[in-house]
Amino acid sequence: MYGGPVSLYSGKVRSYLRKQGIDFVERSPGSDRYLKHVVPTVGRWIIPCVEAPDGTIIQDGADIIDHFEKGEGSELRSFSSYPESPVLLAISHLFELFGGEGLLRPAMHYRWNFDDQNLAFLTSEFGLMMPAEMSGEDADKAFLHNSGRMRKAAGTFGVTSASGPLIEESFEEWLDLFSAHLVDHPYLLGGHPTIGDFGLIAAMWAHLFRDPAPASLIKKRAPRVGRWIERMTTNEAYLHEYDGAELDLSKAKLINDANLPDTLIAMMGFVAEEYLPEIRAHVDVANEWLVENPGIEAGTNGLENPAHRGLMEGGGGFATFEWRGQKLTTGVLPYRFWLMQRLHDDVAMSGAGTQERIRSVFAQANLEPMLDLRTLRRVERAGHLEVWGPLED
Ligand SMILES: N[C@@H](CCC(=O)N[C@@H](CS)C(=O)NCC(=O)O)C(=O)O
Repeated sequence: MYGGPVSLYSGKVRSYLRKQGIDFVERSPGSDRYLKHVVPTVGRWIIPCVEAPDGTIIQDGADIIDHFEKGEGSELRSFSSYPESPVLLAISHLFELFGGEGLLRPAMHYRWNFDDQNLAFLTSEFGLMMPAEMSGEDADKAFLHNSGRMRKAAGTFGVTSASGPLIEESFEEWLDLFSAHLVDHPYLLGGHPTIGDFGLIAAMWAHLFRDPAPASLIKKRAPRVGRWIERMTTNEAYLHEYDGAELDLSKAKLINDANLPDTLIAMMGFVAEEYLPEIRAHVDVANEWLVENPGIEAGTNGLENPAHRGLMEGGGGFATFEWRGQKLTTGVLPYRFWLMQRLHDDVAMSGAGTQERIRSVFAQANLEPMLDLRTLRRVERAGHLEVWGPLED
Protein backbone atom coordinates (compact mmCIF):
# COMPACT_ATOMS: atom_id res chain seq x y z
CA MET A 1 0.00 0.00 0.00
CA TYR A 2 1.23 3.46 -0.89
CA GLY A 3 -0.15 5.90 1.65
CA GLY A 4 0.69 8.20 4.49
CA PRO A 5 -0.16 8.37 8.19
CA VAL A 6 -1.46 11.90 7.62
CA SER A 7 -3.78 10.97 4.74
CA LEU A 8 -7.51 10.60 5.31
CA TYR A 9 -8.24 8.02 2.61
CA SER A 10 -5.13 5.98 3.42
CA GLY A 11 -6.63 5.49 6.88
CA LYS A 12 -9.71 3.81 5.42
CA VAL A 13 -7.66 1.22 3.53
CA ARG A 14 -5.10 0.65 6.29
CA SER A 15 -7.89 0.02 8.80
CA TYR A 16 -9.56 -2.39 6.38
CA LEU A 17 -6.36 -4.38 5.78
CA ARG A 18 -5.60 -4.58 9.49
CA LYS A 19 -9.10 -5.61 10.59
CA GLN A 20 -9.24 -8.24 7.85
CA GLY A 21 -5.82 -9.59 8.83
CA ILE A 22 -4.43 -9.03 5.33
CA ASP A 23 -0.65 -8.87 5.28
CA PHE A 24 0.69 -5.70 3.69
CA VAL A 25 3.54 -3.21 3.73
CA GLU A 26 2.98 0.52 3.64
CA ARG A 27 5.37 2.61 1.53
CA SER A 28 5.64 6.35 1.19
CA PRO A 29 4.37 8.12 -1.91
CA GLY A 30 7.82 9.71 -1.81
CA SER A 31 9.32 6.33 -2.77
CA ASP A 32 10.83 5.79 -6.21
CA ARG A 33 8.43 2.99 -7.05
CA TYR A 34 5.44 5.23 -6.37
CA LEU A 35 6.75 8.22 -8.28
CA LYS A 36 8.18 6.35 -11.28
CA HIS A 37 5.70 3.50 -11.65
CA VAL A 38 2.47 4.09 -9.73
CA VAL A 39 1.85 7.75 -10.67
CA PRO A 40 2.27 7.15 -14.43
CA THR A 41 0.00 4.09 -14.20
CA VAL A 42 -2.75 5.83 -12.25
CA GLY A 43 -2.42 9.14 -14.15
CA ARG A 44 -2.15 11.39 -11.11
CA TRP A 45 -0.49 11.73 -7.71
CA ILE A 46 -3.10 10.28 -5.39
CA ILE A 47 -3.07 8.00 -2.35
CA PRO A 48 -3.96 5.37 -1.29
CA CYS A 49 -2.87 2.96 -4.02
CA VAL A 50 -2.37 -0.76 -3.56
CA GLU A 51 -0.02 -2.84 -5.65
CA ALA A 52 -1.07 -6.50 -5.59
CA PRO A 53 1.55 -9.28 -5.76
CA ASP A 54 0.78 -9.76 -9.48
CA GLY A 55 1.54 -6.09 -10.15
CA THR A 56 -2.06 -4.88 -10.47
CA ILE A 57 -2.38 -1.34 -9.17
CA ILE A 58 -5.64 -0.28 -7.60
CA GLN A 59 -6.49 3.29 -6.65
CA ASP A 60 -9.42 4.44 -4.58
CA GLY A 61 -10.37 3.29 -1.12
CA ALA A 62 -13.66 1.68 -2.17
CA ASP A 63 -12.12 -0.09 -5.18
CA ILE A 64 -9.27 -1.41 -3.04
CA ILE A 65 -11.73 -2.75 -0.48
CA ASP A 66 -13.78 -4.36 -3.25
CA HIS A 67 -10.68 -6.05 -4.64
CA PHE A 68 -10.54 -7.94 -1.33
CA GLU A 69 -14.31 -8.19 -0.78
CA LYS A 70 -15.42 -9.35 -4.23
CA GLY A 71 -12.37 -9.62 -6.48
CA GLU A 72 -9.05 -11.40 -6.84
CA GLY A 73 -8.00 -10.78 -3.24
CA SER A 74 -11.11 -12.20 -1.62
CA GLU A 75 -9.48 -15.37 -0.31
CA LEU A 76 -7.30 -13.18 1.89
CA ARG A 77 -10.03 -11.53 3.95
CA SER A 78 -11.54 -12.90 7.16
CA PHE A 79 -15.14 -11.67 6.99
CA SER A 80 -17.51 -9.84 4.65
CA SER A 81 -17.59 -6.08 5.18
CA TYR A 82 -20.95 -5.85 3.40
CA PRO A 83 -23.82 -6.90 5.68
CA GLU A 84 -26.13 -9.61 4.33
CA SER A 85 -29.21 -7.82 5.58
CA PRO A 86 -30.25 -5.27 2.92
CA VAL A 87 -31.37 -2.84 5.65
CA LEU A 88 -27.99 -2.96 7.38
CA LEU A 89 -26.24 -2.82 4.01
CA ALA A 90 -28.06 0.42 3.13
CA ILE A 91 -27.14 1.95 6.51
CA SER A 92 -23.55 0.80 6.08
CA HIS A 93 -23.30 2.48 2.64
CA LEU A 94 -24.77 5.65 4.12
CA PHE A 95 -21.99 5.85 6.69
CA GLU A 96 -19.32 5.01 4.12
CA LEU A 97 -20.43 8.11 2.21
CA PHE A 98 -20.81 10.26 5.30
CA GLY A 99 -17.51 9.23 6.91
CA GLY A 100 -15.38 9.77 3.83
CA GLU A 101 -17.15 12.83 2.48
CA GLY A 102 -19.61 14.32 4.98
CA LEU A 103 -17.11 14.61 7.82
CA LEU A 104 -14.57 16.53 5.73
CA ARG A 105 -15.70 19.83 7.20
CA PRO A 106 -14.64 19.05 10.79
CA ALA A 107 -11.60 17.12 9.49
CA MET A 108 -10.33 20.16 7.57
CA HIS A 109 -11.29 22.68 10.26
CA TYR A 110 -9.54 20.86 13.08
CA ARG A 111 -6.48 20.21 10.90
CA TRP A 112 -5.90 23.71 9.51
CA ASN A 113 -7.34 26.14 12.05
CA PHE A 114 -5.38 25.10 15.16
CA ASP A 115 -1.82 25.98 14.16
CA ASP A 116 -0.43 26.42 17.70
CA GLN A 117 -1.34 22.86 18.51
CA ASN A 118 -0.98 21.17 15.12
CA LEU A 119 1.63 22.87 12.99
CA ALA A 120 4.87 21.29 14.29
CA PHE A 121 3.25 17.86 14.10
CA LEU A 122 1.92 18.42 10.58
CA THR A 123 5.25 19.76 9.29
CA SER A 124 7.02 16.61 10.47
CA GLU A 125 4.29 14.25 9.24
CA PHE A 126 3.97 15.74 5.77
CA GLY A 127 7.75 15.37 5.49
CA LEU A 128 7.21 11.59 5.46
CA MET A 129 5.54 11.83 2.07
CA MET A 130 8.37 13.71 0.34
CA PRO A 131 10.99 11.94 -1.78
CA ALA A 132 13.66 10.44 0.50
CA GLU A 133 16.49 12.43 -1.12
CA MET A 134 14.84 15.79 -0.39
CA SER A 135 16.61 17.83 2.28
CA GLY A 136 14.76 18.71 5.49
CA GLU A 137 14.76 22.36 4.51
CA ASP A 138 13.25 21.66 1.08
CA ALA A 139 10.68 19.35 2.64
CA ASP A 140 9.59 22.16 5.01
CA LYS A 141 9.30 24.53 2.03
CA ALA A 142 7.26 22.00 0.09
CA PHE A 143 5.01 21.60 3.13
CA LEU A 144 4.43 25.36 3.29
CA HIS A 145 3.47 25.37 -0.38
CA ASN A 146 1.21 22.30 -0.14
CA SER A 147 -0.39 23.41 3.10
CA GLY A 148 -1.39 26.69 1.43
CA ARG A 149 -3.20 24.64 -1.20
CA MET A 150 -4.83 22.45 1.43
CA ARG A 151 -5.97 25.43 3.54
CA LYS A 152 -7.62 26.77 0.40
CA ALA A 153 -9.19 23.37 -0.19
CA ALA A 154 -10.66 23.54 3.35
CA GLY A 155 -12.67 26.56 2.12
CA THR A 156 -14.16 24.49 -0.69
CA PHE A 157 -15.49 22.09 1.95
CA GLY A 158 -17.29 24.95 3.73
CA VAL A 159 -14.69 25.78 6.38
CA THR A 160 -14.80 29.57 6.93
CA SER A 161 -14.33 31.88 9.89
CA ALA A 162 -18.13 32.16 10.10
CA SER A 163 -18.74 28.41 10.01
CA GLY A 164 -15.90 27.46 12.41
CA PRO A 165 -17.83 27.74 15.71
CA LEU A 166 -20.79 25.84 14.27
CA ILE A 167 -18.50 23.12 12.90
CA GLU A 168 -17.22 22.63 16.43
CA GLU A 169 -20.71 22.55 17.90
CA SER A 170 -21.85 20.05 15.33
CA PHE A 171 -18.77 17.84 15.72
CA GLU A 172 -19.30 17.72 19.49
CA GLU A 173 -22.90 16.64 18.89
CA TRP A 174 -21.61 13.90 16.56
CA LEU A 175 -19.16 12.69 19.19
CA ASP A 176 -21.92 12.51 21.81
CA LEU A 177 -24.23 10.54 19.50
CA PHE A 178 -21.52 8.12 18.42
CA SER A 179 -20.35 7.64 21.99
CA ALA A 180 -23.90 6.84 23.17
CA HIS A 181 -24.19 4.21 20.41
CA LEU A 182 -20.89 2.57 21.31
CA VAL A 183 -22.05 1.86 24.88
CA ASP A 184 -23.68 -1.35 23.60
CA HIS A 185 -21.95 -1.96 20.27
CA PRO A 186 -18.23 -2.25 19.56
CA TYR A 187 -18.78 -1.28 15.90
CA LEU A 188 -21.41 0.71 14.04
CA LEU A 189 -23.57 -2.32 13.25
CA GLY A 190 -22.57 -4.72 16.00
CA GLY A 191 -19.84 -7.31 16.44
CA HIS A 192 -17.57 -6.58 13.48
CA PRO A 193 -16.77 -3.59 11.32
CA THR A 194 -18.56 -3.08 8.02
CA ILE A 195 -18.05 -0.72 5.12
CA GLY A 196 -19.71 2.04 7.18
CA ASP A 197 -17.02 1.80 9.88
CA PHE A 198 -14.32 1.89 7.17
CA GLY A 199 -15.88 5.06 5.77
CA LEU A 200 -16.08 6.66 9.19
CA ILE A 201 -12.50 5.87 10.12
CA ALA A 202 -11.35 7.89 7.10
CA ALA A 203 -12.12 11.27 8.66
CA MET A 204 -11.95 10.04 12.26
CA TRP A 205 -8.35 8.77 12.07
CA ALA A 206 -5.68 10.83 10.30
CA HIS A 207 -7.22 14.23 10.88
CA LEU A 208 -9.48 13.88 13.87
CA PHE A 209 -7.56 11.45 16.08
CA ARG A 210 -3.93 11.90 15.07
CA ASP A 211 -3.78 15.67 14.81
CA PRO A 212 -3.18 17.05 18.32
CA ALA A 213 -6.09 19.52 18.62
CA PRO A 214 -9.06 17.26 17.84
CA ALA A 215 -7.34 14.23 19.47
CA SER A 216 -7.41 16.07 22.74
CA LEU A 217 -11.08 16.97 22.24
CA ILE A 218 -12.04 13.34 21.52
CA LYS A 219 -10.08 12.06 24.51
CA LYS A 220 -11.72 14.55 26.84
CA ARG A 221 -15.25 14.50 25.49
CA ALA A 222 -15.74 11.05 23.98
CA PRO A 223 -13.09 8.55 25.12
CA ARG A 224 -15.30 5.70 23.97
CA VAL A 225 -15.15 7.04 20.40
CA GLY A 226 -11.37 7.22 20.86
CA ARG A 227 -11.36 3.52 21.74
CA TRP A 228 -13.48 2.68 18.65
CA ILE A 229 -10.84 4.51 16.62
CA GLU A 230 -8.08 2.50 18.29
CA ARG A 231 -10.08 -0.70 17.76
CA MET A 232 -10.44 0.16 14.08
CA THR A 233 -6.72 0.63 13.66
CA THR A 234 -5.40 -2.58 15.16
CA ASN A 235 -5.81 -6.23 14.21
CA GLU A 236 -6.41 -7.11 17.87
CA ALA A 237 -9.97 -7.52 19.14
CA TYR A 238 -9.53 -4.65 21.65
CA LEU A 239 -12.88 -5.23 23.30
CA HIS A 240 -12.20 -4.60 27.00
CA GLU A 241 -15.53 -2.90 27.64
CA TYR A 242 -17.70 -5.44 25.81
CA ASP A 243 -17.76 -8.37 28.15
CA GLY A 244 -18.53 -11.63 26.35
CA ALA A 245 -18.18 -10.14 22.86
CA GLU A 246 -16.97 -12.53 20.15
CA LEU A 247 -13.24 -12.02 19.70
CA ASP A 248 -13.06 -13.71 16.31
CA LEU A 249 -14.40 -11.17 13.82
CA SER A 250 -15.19 -13.89 11.29
CA LYS A 251 -17.72 -15.32 13.79
CA ALA A 252 -19.03 -12.07 15.22
CA LYS A 253 -22.68 -11.17 14.56
CA LEU A 254 -24.25 -7.91 13.46
CA ILE A 255 -27.32 -6.36 15.10
CA ASN A 256 -30.84 -7.56 14.27
CA ASP A 257 -32.25 -5.40 11.48
CA ALA A 258 -35.77 -5.79 12.85
CA ASN A 259 -34.80 -4.03 16.05
CA LEU A 260 -32.47 -1.16 15.22
CA PRO A 261 -31.08 0.70 18.23
CA ASP A 262 -32.42 4.23 18.77
CA THR A 263 -28.82 5.38 19.06
CA LEU A 264 -28.20 4.30 15.45
CA ILE A 265 -31.30 6.09 14.17
CA ALA A 266 -30.10 9.18 16.06
CA MET A 267 -26.72 8.98 14.26
CA MET A 268 -28.57 8.69 10.96
CA GLY A 269 -30.64 11.73 11.94
CA PHE A 270 -27.39 13.60 12.41
CA VAL A 271 -26.37 12.68 8.85
CA ALA A 272 -29.72 14.05 7.63
CA GLU A 273 -29.11 17.38 9.29
CA GLU A 274 -25.42 17.64 8.55
CA TYR A 275 -25.13 16.24 5.03
CA LEU A 276 -28.47 15.76 3.23
CA PRO A 277 -28.89 19.45 2.22
CA GLU A 278 -25.33 19.46 0.88
CA ILE A 279 -25.50 16.32 -1.25
CA ARG A 280 -28.94 17.34 -2.52
CA ALA A 281 -27.58 20.75 -3.62
CA HIS A 282 -24.62 19.01 -5.27
CA VAL A 283 -26.93 16.75 -7.27
CA ASP A 284 -28.96 19.81 -8.39
CA VAL A 285 -25.85 21.69 -9.57
CA ALA A 286 -24.50 18.62 -11.37
CA ASN A 287 -27.84 18.08 -13.11
CA GLU A 288 -27.99 21.68 -14.31
CA TRP A 289 -24.47 21.30 -15.65
CA LEU A 290 -25.27 18.00 -17.36
CA VAL A 291 -28.29 19.61 -19.05
CA GLU A 292 -26.10 22.48 -20.27
CA ASN A 293 -23.42 20.09 -21.50
CA PRO A 294 -25.22 17.30 -23.34
CA GLY A 295 -22.24 16.57 -25.58
CA ILE A 296 -19.96 15.08 -22.91
CA GLU A 297 -18.62 11.84 -24.26
CA ALA A 298 -19.46 8.79 -22.14
CA GLY A 299 -16.41 7.46 -20.31
CA THR A 300 -14.91 10.95 -19.82
CA ASN A 301 -15.47 13.71 -17.26
CA GLY A 302 -15.86 16.23 -20.07
CA LEU A 303 -12.95 18.34 -18.81
CA GLU A 304 -9.67 19.39 -20.38
CA ASN A 305 -7.76 17.80 -17.54
CA PRO A 306 -9.08 14.24 -17.09
CA ALA A 307 -7.42 14.06 -13.65
CA HIS A 308 -9.48 17.01 -12.33
CA ARG A 309 -11.80 15.82 -9.59
CA GLY A 310 -14.35 18.67 -9.33
CA LEU A 311 -17.47 18.91 -11.49
CA MET A 312 -15.83 21.57 -13.68
CA GLU A 313 -12.55 23.39 -14.07
CA GLY A 314 -11.81 27.06 -13.71
CA GLY A 315 -13.54 27.94 -10.45
CA GLY A 316 -17.08 26.70 -11.27
CA GLY A 317 -18.95 23.74 -9.85
CA PHE A 318 -19.98 25.03 -6.44
CA ALA A 319 -23.28 24.50 -4.66
CA THR A 320 -24.88 26.71 -2.03
CA PHE A 321 -27.18 25.29 0.62
CA GLU A 322 -28.56 26.00 4.08
CA TRP A 323 -26.61 24.39 6.89
CA ARG A 324 -27.55 24.92 10.53
CA GLY A 325 -29.00 28.36 9.71
CA GLN A 326 -25.98 29.50 7.64
CA LYS A 327 -25.48 29.57 3.90
CA LEU A 328 -22.53 27.39 2.92
CA THR A 329 -20.94 26.98 -0.50
CA THR A 330 -18.96 23.82 -1.27
CA GLY A 331 -17.29 22.19 -4.27
CA VAL A 332 -19.20 19.49 -6.15
CA LEU A 333 -17.28 16.21 -6.43
CA PRO A 334 -18.73 13.49 -8.70
CA TYR A 335 -16.96 10.87 -6.54
CA ARG A 336 -19.65 11.44 -3.93
CA PHE A 337 -22.37 10.55 -6.43
CA TRP A 338 -20.52 7.36 -7.23
CA LEU A 339 -20.48 6.38 -3.54
CA MET A 340 -24.17 7.26 -3.21
CA GLN A 341 -24.96 5.09 -6.27
CA ARG A 342 -23.51 2.12 -4.40
CA LEU A 343 -26.26 2.66 -1.81
CA HIS A 344 -28.95 3.12 -4.49
CA ASP A 345 -27.81 0.08 -6.48
CA ASP A 346 -27.88 -2.22 -3.48
CA VAL A 347 -31.29 -0.96 -2.40
CA ALA A 348 -32.57 -1.60 -5.95
CA MET A 349 -31.38 -5.23 -5.73
CA SER A 350 -33.79 -6.06 -2.92
CA GLY A 351 -37.46 -6.96 -3.19
CA ALA A 352 -40.30 -4.44 -2.94
CA GLY A 353 -41.10 -5.27 0.69
CA THR A 354 -37.48 -4.88 1.76
CA GLN A 355 -37.19 -1.60 -0.13
CA GLU A 356 -40.24 -0.36 1.80
CA ARG A 357 -38.57 -1.36 5.06
CA ILE A 358 -35.36 0.50 4.10
CA ARG A 359 -37.48 3.54 3.21
CA SER A 360 -39.23 3.49 6.55
CA VAL A 361 -35.91 3.23 8.43
CA PHE A 362 -34.44 6.13 6.43
CA ALA A 363 -37.68 8.09 6.92
CA GLN A 364 -37.44 7.67 10.71
CA ALA A 365 -34.12 9.51 10.48
CA ASN A 366 -35.39 12.16 7.98
CA LEU A 367 -33.13 10.62 5.37
CA GLU A 368 -35.67 9.20 2.93
CA PRO A 369 -34.97 11.87 0.25
CA MET A 370 -31.43 10.55 -0.08
CA LEU A 371 -32.82 7.33 -1.56
CA ASP A 372 -34.22 9.32 -4.50
CA LEU A 373 -31.34 11.66 -5.35
CA ARG A 374 -30.08 10.84 -8.85
CA THR A 375 -27.72 12.54 -11.27
CA LEU A 376 -28.99 12.55 -14.87
CA ARG A 377 -26.00 10.46 -15.89
CA ARG A 378 -24.41 7.85 -13.70
CA VAL A 379 -20.88 8.29 -12.46
CA GLU A 380 -18.61 5.41 -13.39
CA ARG A 381 -15.00 4.66 -12.60
CA ALA A 382 -12.68 3.94 -15.51
CA GLY A 383 -8.91 4.13 -15.71
CA HIS A 384 -8.70 5.16 -12.02
CA LEU A 385 -10.89 8.22 -12.67
CA GLU A 386 -14.51 9.23 -12.16
CA VAL A 387 -16.25 9.64 -15.51
CA TRP A 388 -19.82 10.16 -16.74
CA GLY A 389 -21.75 7.15 -17.95
CA PRO A 390 -23.84 7.08 -21.13
CA LEU A 391 -26.73 9.51 -21.62
CA GLU A 392 -29.91 7.74 -20.62
CA ASP A 393 -33.13 8.14 -22.63
N1 LIG B 1 -11.51 8.81 -3.85
C1 LIG B 1 -10.14 8.67 -3.46
C2 LIG B 1 -9.65 9.94 -2.79
C3 LIG B 1 -8.20 9.90 -2.44
C4 LIG B 1 -7.63 11.25 -2.03
O1 LIG B 1 -8.28 12.30 -2.17
N2 LIG B 1 -6.40 11.22 -1.48
C5 LIG B 1 -5.73 12.44 -1.10
C6 LIG B 1 -4.90 12.20 0.15
S1 LIG B 1 -5.90 11.73 1.52
C7 LIG B 1 -4.75 12.81 -2.19
O2 LIG B 1 -4.01 11.97 -2.67
N3 LIG B 1 -4.74 14.06 -2.62
C8 LIG B 1 -3.82 14.51 -3.60
C9 LIG B 1 -4.26 15.76 -4.28
O3 LIG B 1 -5.43 16.12 -4.15
O4 LIG B 1 -3.43 16.34 -4.95
C10 LIG B 1 -10.00 7.47 -2.53
O5 LIG B 1 -10.95 7.17 -1.78
O6 LIG B 1 -8.95 6.81 -2.57
